[in-house]
Amino acid sequence: MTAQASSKVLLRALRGECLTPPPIWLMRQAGRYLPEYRKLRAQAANFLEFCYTPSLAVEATLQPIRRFDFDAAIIFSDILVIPDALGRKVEFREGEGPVLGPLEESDALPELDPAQFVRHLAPVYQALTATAAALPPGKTLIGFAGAPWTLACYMVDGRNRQDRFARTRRFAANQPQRFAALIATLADAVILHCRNQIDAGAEAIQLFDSWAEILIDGDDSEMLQRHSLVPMERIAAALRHYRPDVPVIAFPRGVGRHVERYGDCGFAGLSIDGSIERDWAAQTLRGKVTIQGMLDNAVLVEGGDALRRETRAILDAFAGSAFVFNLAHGVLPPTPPENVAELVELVRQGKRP
Ligand code: 1CP
Repeated sequence: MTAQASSKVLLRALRGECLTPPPIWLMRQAGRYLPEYRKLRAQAANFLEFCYTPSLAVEATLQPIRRFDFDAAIIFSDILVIPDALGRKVEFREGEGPVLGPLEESDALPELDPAQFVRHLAPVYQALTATAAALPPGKTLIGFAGAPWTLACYMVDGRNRQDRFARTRRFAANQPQRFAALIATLADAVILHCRNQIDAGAEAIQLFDSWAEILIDGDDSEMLQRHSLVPMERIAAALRHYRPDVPVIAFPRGVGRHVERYGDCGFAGLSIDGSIERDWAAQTLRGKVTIQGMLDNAVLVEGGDALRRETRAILDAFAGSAFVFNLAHGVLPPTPPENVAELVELVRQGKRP
């Protein structure tokens, strides 16, 4: 660990330090709510080309840092570059979101060819290296990947039809062994992608299990254990073995109190959302893992008194915890940028020790 890296506030918080004010960055801090992003986005023919053009990806990554002085930059990319690099058809349609060629139960499972995979994702690694060189001192560069379950949801269903990825759940129920093999291949791909991001300059990694919640069936969390917790624990262990100084943050969205089990899986940080009560989280997770979260993204759109009240309540609830200020889920496109600027100011009103 270099002296410079150890003084970065995000890395300090992820090593368990309780900082006042806490570091702040936001999921989806780059994106359509920023006019400068919309202008940049117009330079690429489609979203994947945008992600795979290092000069554009670097600029999109740096825009929110320049405007808001966040403590961390997250590399501009998408979780769906993994299915793309595994040879699945991936398209981002304007106004529709991602659409993939669906993986049918009778199809051959994708295989990971490491050399080909890494060659395909080389522009992401180039963007990380160039961003690391351009980032102001004190700012941490975060790499990321989708967790295997969430990637499988998009790969099997092809798109988010708002039916809780019914085809993926059916595949897992009908063909448990083949589905387990798919999850295992995706975990290998995630490990490889994260290792390469670390080699290229990522100083922390976040794993997005955005659809973990649909693995919970009433009180039954066996599927959550099998398809989210176990593979994520394996990824965390592999990355810890590879680079013990690079913290990994898990974001198992919507899992409520089951989040406690992710606190024992070797993650440095846990990103939590509105399915979890603030005070319960502070009491249960304090001392075990750094908590990240958990402002409602709709409150950031609303701004005003609601934003001030909620921000204060979150800062108070986690005042005695190792904590990173973030949202419960990504910045929404209608968010006024001035509300984001006000949020950063509200969080920073305290003094650093
Ligand atoms: O041009 C555009 O504005 C397209 C919107 C967009 C953006 C800005 C997409 C399409 N992806 C991204 C970038 C992105 N995606 C980042 C990096 C930027 C940043 O955080 O600042 C990250 C971390 C992601 C991660 C991502 N992509 C997730 C996990 C986080 C989450 O929101 O739960 C998921 C589920 C995706 C898939 C995806 N990509 C894009 C969309 C609209 C979606 C969601 C589709 C759906 O509703 O299911």
